[in-house]
Amino acid sequence: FFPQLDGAGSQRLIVVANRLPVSAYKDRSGRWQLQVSAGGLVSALMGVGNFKTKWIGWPGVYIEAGPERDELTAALHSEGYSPVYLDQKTCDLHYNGFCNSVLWQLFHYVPLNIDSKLSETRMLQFQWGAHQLANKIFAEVVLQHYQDGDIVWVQDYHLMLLPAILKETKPRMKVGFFLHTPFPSSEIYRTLPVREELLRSVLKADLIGFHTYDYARHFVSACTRILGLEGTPAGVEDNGSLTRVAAFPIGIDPDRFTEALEMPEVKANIAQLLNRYAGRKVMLGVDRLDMIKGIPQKLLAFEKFLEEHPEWRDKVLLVQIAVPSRTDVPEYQRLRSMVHEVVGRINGQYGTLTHVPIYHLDRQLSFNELVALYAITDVALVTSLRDGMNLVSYEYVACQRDNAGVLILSEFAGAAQSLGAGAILVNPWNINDLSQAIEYALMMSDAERRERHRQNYMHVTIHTAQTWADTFISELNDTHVEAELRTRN
Ligand code: ADQ
Repeated sequence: FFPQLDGAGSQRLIVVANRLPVSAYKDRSGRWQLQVSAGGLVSALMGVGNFKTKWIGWPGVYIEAGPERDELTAALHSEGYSPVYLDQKTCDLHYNGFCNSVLWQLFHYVPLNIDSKLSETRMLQFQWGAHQLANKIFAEVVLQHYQDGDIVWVQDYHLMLLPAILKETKPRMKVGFFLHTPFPSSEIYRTLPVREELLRSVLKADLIGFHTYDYARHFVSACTRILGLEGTPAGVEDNGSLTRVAAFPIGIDPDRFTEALEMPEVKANIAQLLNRYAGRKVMLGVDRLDMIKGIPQKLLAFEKFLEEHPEWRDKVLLVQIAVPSRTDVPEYQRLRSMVHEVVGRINGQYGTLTHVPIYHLDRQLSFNELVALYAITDVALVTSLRDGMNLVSYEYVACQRDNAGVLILSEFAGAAQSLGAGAILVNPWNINDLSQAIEYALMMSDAERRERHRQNYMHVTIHTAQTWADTFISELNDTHVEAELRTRN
């Protein structure tokens, strides 16, 4: 699936992420199979090709040491992946607990749970302990594979403790850290009980990257206000030693999408969808089922639009793909029920015997199905309440090369800073505003549509995943050389 360590390329790159980009499962004959998982990080790193890359991460299964696990390890190694095995309890407390119920929420501006019963405070301590342990186990696997000169690129909020552990053992290791979520205002971040430990560890990396300048600025202010360090335009300074902090906006591999548009299977899919939806405008939402994606807000705005515009009721439909994620976390289970309820209500109210206003799918689509859907869509709706970047908006723009569809984009997605010129920017909390944006998008003149799309398409094709990784890694190499020179002097 991905370029491997012994493939083409020059420099060895170790990408460490909480999850491997594949999930392992057993087929009927009892053999291990690997399936690529949906998600922004995976999509972006699929577009990176210039390095000899090894991935290190959890393979998505709990499995005791023994012959079965050895088989899985061999299957993963043959594809360039090195698994980190965690037991179920540690993984649950670390991943579902500390990462997804605490950090993910807080980084997207959802405050810590105010229902602070004693039991929950204790739970946070258990989660933190498991989180520390999980990061230690990750570090052990990295150290097993590390060779002098390798670049180690640590991904995302699950592994913020990793830079400190790695540098403690190998002070000269080249370590980069990239955060895929927003980094919130320091006023939000400082509520975290373990705020100092995480900052101090991330600061051990040579280079820290964020999607936008705002996130980088928030991080630097957190370091100055919480740790009392000095923020400079280049980063954070601690006793004369500088950690570089900068913005590296991520992108996609646009060719992967434009080339797919030419494939016979995708063309057949497109023809079939166009036929099925003939005479109607198609709007589309593609999201992981997550509260940050603003799916209920999107549905409520569509409901309002249908209520206020009876003339559109049988002329427009919304396809909402919401692939379930983190299904073990109760908040995600509640969100799923809420989305089902609202979809049911709208379809009951505005559907007819021949037309359903919302097609809602709860599952992952294949790449070819997704590309075909992007291609036939007239208006894409990205209504995130907060989002590090949001690659769905990029993918949609790439697939609209010929049709120049309209993108409605939340101002709270990092992508608003790069696609703001061409998209209609909205505040997803304002259902009225969002409903009016839908009307504006559906009625937009051809000339305006094409001009808006031209600007976005240019951005998506120039700022790719490859340029993102190249820029980050070249800056990491430079930063590391400067640091080495400073140490020698
Ligand atoms: P995500 O929160 O996963 O990523 P996003 O950037 O939109 O969000 O990426 C989602 C990816 O999953 C896209 O590549 C999309 O094609 C794929 N996907 C979603 N639903 C799918 C479905 N039903 N079937 C198939 N594929 C589907 C995190 C951050 C983002 C940040 C990325 C990258 O939350 O803000 O942009 O990392 O840094």
